[in-house]
Amino acid sequence: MGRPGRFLMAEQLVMAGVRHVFGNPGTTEQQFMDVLHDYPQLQYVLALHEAVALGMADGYSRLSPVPAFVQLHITVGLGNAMGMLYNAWRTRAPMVIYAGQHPLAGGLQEPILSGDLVSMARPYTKWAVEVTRAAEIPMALRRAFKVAMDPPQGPVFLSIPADVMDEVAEASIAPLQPTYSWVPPQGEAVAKAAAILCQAQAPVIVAGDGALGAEEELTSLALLIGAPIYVAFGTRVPVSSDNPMYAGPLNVLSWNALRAQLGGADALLAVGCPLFPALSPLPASPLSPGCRIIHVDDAPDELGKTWLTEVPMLAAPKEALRVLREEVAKSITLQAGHRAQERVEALTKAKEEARRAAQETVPRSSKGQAMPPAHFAYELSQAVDRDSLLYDESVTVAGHLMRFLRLGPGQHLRAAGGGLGTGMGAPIGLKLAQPQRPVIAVVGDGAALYTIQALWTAAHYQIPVTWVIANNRSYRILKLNMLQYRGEAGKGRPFIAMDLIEPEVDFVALGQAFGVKGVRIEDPDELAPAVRQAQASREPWLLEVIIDGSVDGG
Ligand SMILES: Cc1ncc(C[n+]2csc(CCOP(=O)(O)OP(=O)(O)O)c2C)c(N)n1
Repeated sequence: MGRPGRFLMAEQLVMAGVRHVFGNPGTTEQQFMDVLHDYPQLQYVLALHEAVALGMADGYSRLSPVPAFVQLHITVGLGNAMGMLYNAWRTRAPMVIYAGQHPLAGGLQEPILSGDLVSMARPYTKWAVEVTRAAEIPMALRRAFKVAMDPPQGPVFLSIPADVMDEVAEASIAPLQPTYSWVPPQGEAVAKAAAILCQAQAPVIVAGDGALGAEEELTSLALLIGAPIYVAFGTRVPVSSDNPMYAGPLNVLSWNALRAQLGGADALLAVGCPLFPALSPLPASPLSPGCRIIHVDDAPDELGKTWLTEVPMLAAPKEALRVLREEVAKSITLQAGHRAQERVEALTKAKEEARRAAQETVPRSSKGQAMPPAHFAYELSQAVDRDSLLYDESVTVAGHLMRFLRLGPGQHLRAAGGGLGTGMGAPIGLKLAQPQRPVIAVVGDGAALYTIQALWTAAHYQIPVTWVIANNRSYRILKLNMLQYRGEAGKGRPFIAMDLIEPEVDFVALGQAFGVKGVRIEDPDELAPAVRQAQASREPWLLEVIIDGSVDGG
């Protein structure tokens, strides 16, 4: 017996394992909103702006075994979500986005709000399509989830016209069948890569999101060949802060700094990341001529894309690392092994010294002066629950946090797509995906204001996230970049549109307006107790911390 498309849709979603719908509704989705009454398994999580919905989905998708599911309202809802959709696409967040469309019948009249949704979504999704028959809704959904999950993962878009949701049709509902997509490394590539690593005098490893879940394999290879592990700019730090071979994040802001990190390498093993994720085009490769590149990823498009790569290896990173280690262990000479051990000792010692120096040189606040960002990051990192998932959109504080935080692999999540605005929504998604873990977000004041209404969602559904707003009352990074652009000659010139003053934004009052308790902190001694109290609470909290925004020191 046939059923309306909206029922087929809801049943397929339930069957797929969807538990939450992140969205903001409109009349073109009323069929979907109506059918939700009959499917309490699907909890609607209302966002007051589509950027918040996408942000929540982004966070959720990082931890959930099933892609996040998003509902948007036709052309304007999708339009509002575009910036965050771009982020999701850049950072490969698996999500399925559905937007309603006007009925197919009469669509040529171009009613208000109609638009070419599929063309809008196509550049930033893996697959974008309009479903025009109710009978095809379940199949289209199953395919959408499959495409979102297939490596490399990413967002997918479905437009479904209102009359298709009401059309009666027969279709079978079926569970998802995830693709068996584990690609083993090819023997020839492994042999070539192992030979390069065995001969290297100064190998370096760069690990990205694709190396998540492979810390053991990464570390044991790094220890064997004596290579530091840098972490590429990505969404989750794949190694623990205490990993003896972890040398810190790869610099994405300055070619000189990147060159200082990688220029001495004679072999580079990049795992699960693009080469090289940077915020501006690089004037040249940061590697020295002759440095041999091995690149392992499950995204064929990334391999050999820009820089000459001697061994581009399409493979599941974890397995590739395991096999590569075995091969290196078999073929490394005694002498090369000794030299590798010497490098390991030197690296461990340097890491210890750097850590001690970082602790000793934390700038402390002096009475009556705003808290230096490094001091803020230090106090915060001391207080954060070690089990936390920490979402980081703290912009100019992020470097300090990377130095001081002590978290396990995958616990430090970062806003890596480039578009500001995930810091308020994403932690809500994290909490919904893993309710048993404490979730804390550190967000710049500028970044927070793109999606501040996420606080209402947290209050409404009582989702206990702790937000720490790093309030320097400015777009500090833009000022720093401007200083670099202007050079010496431009010193002292005012900055246009980079100060968030007159009036200063009162985040605690904003939190209250949205139903979230908050406290303003200016004294660094008050920070740690406030963080502990907020993290122990069953309610969402907002801690507004006033920090120094000066740029004099560069
Ligand atoms: C959606 C979006 N709009 C504008 C920008 C440009 N932008 C990059 S960083 C930044 C300021 C960030 O300020 P804040 O979050 O307060 O951090 P701070 O630099 O002060 O540490 C802006 C406006 C962007 N990246 N994304």
